Amino acid sequence: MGRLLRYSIVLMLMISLHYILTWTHHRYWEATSFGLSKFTAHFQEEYTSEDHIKEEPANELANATYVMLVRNSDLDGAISSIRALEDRFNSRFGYPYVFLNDEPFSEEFKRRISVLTPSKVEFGTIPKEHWSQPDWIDEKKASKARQQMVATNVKYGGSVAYRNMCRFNSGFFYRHELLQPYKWYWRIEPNVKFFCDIHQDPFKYMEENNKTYGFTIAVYEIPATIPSLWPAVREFIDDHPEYIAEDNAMGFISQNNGLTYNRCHFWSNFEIADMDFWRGPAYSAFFEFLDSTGGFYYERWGDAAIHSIGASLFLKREQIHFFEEIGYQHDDWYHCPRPDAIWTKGRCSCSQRGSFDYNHESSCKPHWDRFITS
Ligand SMILES: Nc1nc2c(ncn2[C@@H]2O[C@H](COP(=O)(O)OP(=O)(O)O)[C@@H](O)[C@H]2O)c(=O)[nH]1
Ligand SMILES: [Mg+2]
Repeated sequence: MGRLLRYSIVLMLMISLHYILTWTHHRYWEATSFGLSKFTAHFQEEYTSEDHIKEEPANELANATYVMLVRNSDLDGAISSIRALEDRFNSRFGYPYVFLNDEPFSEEFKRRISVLTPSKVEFGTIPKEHWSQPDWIDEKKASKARQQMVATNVKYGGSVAYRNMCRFNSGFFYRHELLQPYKWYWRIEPNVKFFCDIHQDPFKYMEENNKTYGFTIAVYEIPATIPSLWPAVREFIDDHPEYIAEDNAMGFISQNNGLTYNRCHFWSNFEIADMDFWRGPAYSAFFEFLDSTGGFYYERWGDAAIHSIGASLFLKREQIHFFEEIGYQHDDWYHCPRPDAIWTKGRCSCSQRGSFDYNHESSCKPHWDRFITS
């Protein structure tokens, strides 16, 4: 009992001393308050700073939606992409989402996606005729081509589903009934990352600056997937000179004014673009012609090259926009904003040094820069 009483008296003395020092010695207070109040004050100051006030979205949204093509089995990857997009941009803007699938979405998929955002979310199934190898394709020839690609280790070389996907993205997604009400779309995929706060509404930027197609990463296409694509493109150009835009971006995709394709394309897993361009007469005729050659199945034409060639031929070069401020990763490659001011304002979580743009032999960004400043 005596010992307990002594401990209590010592403890009370120490507590009293602490309070006396806190009131009388500022430095003591600073050292013992764990900087917590300072941190809170700093946080509040930051949070109400002018920058944040400026971030508030304009009242009016563009006629736009996100679109993600995804399987039920990619639910976790889809959640991760949506979460990042909501955190970095959409929770302040509220654009809707359209999810598309060649099979019906499961209840579990719909429930776990819908809970992530207060925005409107819709789930659509793709009509079979938009997602299947056409009857007139010579299956013998197509399967021989697939086997050959498997033998030479071409990525997705043996997959018919991948070819259906590329054809769907090239010429059908913007015809889906859930996308009919919209003009603008932002394509997202499962498992992509967004590294920076996006302060300015990219859709409004496109609208107000007369842009049609926006990208973040540009790469070279795998040659084995497109042997006959450029000859087909040249045939189309010869037959339809009326569709070729003045001051187009041919210089981005060809170094010799269209004689050969340099294989540069915008990486279409990210796109912010105007669906009315794909729906318009030039691109529609272009897609119909390319599709009629069977190249999606006899070879393995990708939607990235098809979109990029279409945009480069039928748009003026100023209608194509590079989104520097959107830090973005798909698979192993990422774009991180290069200018320090943009990187800092976006509170980007990516390393500028590791950005793909100027650090990789597969990047077409240096070529884009040369072209756009020429
Ligand atoms: N529903 C569905 N989506 C697919 C299928 N294959 C690919 N996708 C989607 O199409 C996009 C591109 O596919 P991905 O496998 O990422 O191809 P990569 O980016 O070229 O390597 C992604 O959004 C995928 O979720 C499929 O068979 N069914
Ligand atoms: Mg992908």
